[in-house]
Amino acid sequence: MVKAVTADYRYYNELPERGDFYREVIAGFSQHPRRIPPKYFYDEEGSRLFESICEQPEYYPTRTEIALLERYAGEVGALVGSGCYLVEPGSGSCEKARLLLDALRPAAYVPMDISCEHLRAAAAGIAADYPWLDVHAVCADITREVSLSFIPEQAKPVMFYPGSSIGNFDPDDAVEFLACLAQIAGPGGGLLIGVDLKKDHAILHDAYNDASGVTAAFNLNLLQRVNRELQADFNIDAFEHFAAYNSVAGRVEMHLISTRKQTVNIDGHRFAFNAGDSIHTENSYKYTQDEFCVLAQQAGFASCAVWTDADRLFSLHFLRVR
Ligand code: AVJ
Repeated sequence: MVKAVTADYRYYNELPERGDFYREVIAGFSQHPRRIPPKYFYDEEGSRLFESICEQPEYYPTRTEIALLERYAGEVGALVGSGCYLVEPGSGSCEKARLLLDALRPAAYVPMDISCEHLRAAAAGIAADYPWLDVHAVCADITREVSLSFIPEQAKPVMFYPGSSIGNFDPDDAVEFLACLAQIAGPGGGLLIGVDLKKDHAILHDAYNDASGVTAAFNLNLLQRVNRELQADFNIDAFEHFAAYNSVAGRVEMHLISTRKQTVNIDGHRFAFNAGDSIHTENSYKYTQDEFCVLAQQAGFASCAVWTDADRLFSLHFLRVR
């Protein structure tokens, strides 16, 4: 007899209406230099392009972190114990969580992402492949307050924040965000986080300037998204991708640079650009192992274990709420 397995997951949509994107673009364009927050990269097309970035030979973080997770999942499992609530803010395709589920045997997996359709497909895939697991998918902007009221009081949440996404925050904001994760995890809860390390500038440069131009397409898709969703008239051919390591600030910066003098309309607002004017689209901070431990401590965590690869490209930290 075939046993019926229901590949089901719970779904919660906590995303506000389109208003946020419009407001943040207009507000960001009134600053100098102009900026758009990097969370807006991830519409359907942007999420697809990001996954393609992760497969580029120059983009070392993904494959390095996956190797660390494969190698040390057992050690993480020994530190965490079974039955936790595994909560992943910005879960994307949920591929990395798969590397932990068998070793951790959590009671529930809680993927959270700003890209709703992408999240639903990924959550359905996890539910189908891990029938013993409770899956709660939460569509949300994780930089805003999110209520996870379905997590039981006595559950010990373990936050999972891979990919060095923490690098998108300025250090002060990173501490604040980590403190929010500590709040969700609660006393005794944990955080497993992937952090990209400082390294040779040429390696960093290439990782954000892949030869196939996928990172450029990912960056430029932001303007296409503004055109699509906010009735703007960006000429995509008149902007170019720029990414470079800023060693003073300790971060890779991505910009879109106007290649000529031009005017852009966004839903009735006019913005003038000279040749060389930039829109700052992303920071990606890099930290030494010790620098990151200091940030985590400021946010209320105590360091438990750190793993790195032999070339010291990437680090994986496990921390507990103090
Ligand atoms: C998802 C923020 C970790 O900073 O490396 C990849 C995004 N941007 N290539 C990163 C990204 C350009 C990525 N994070």
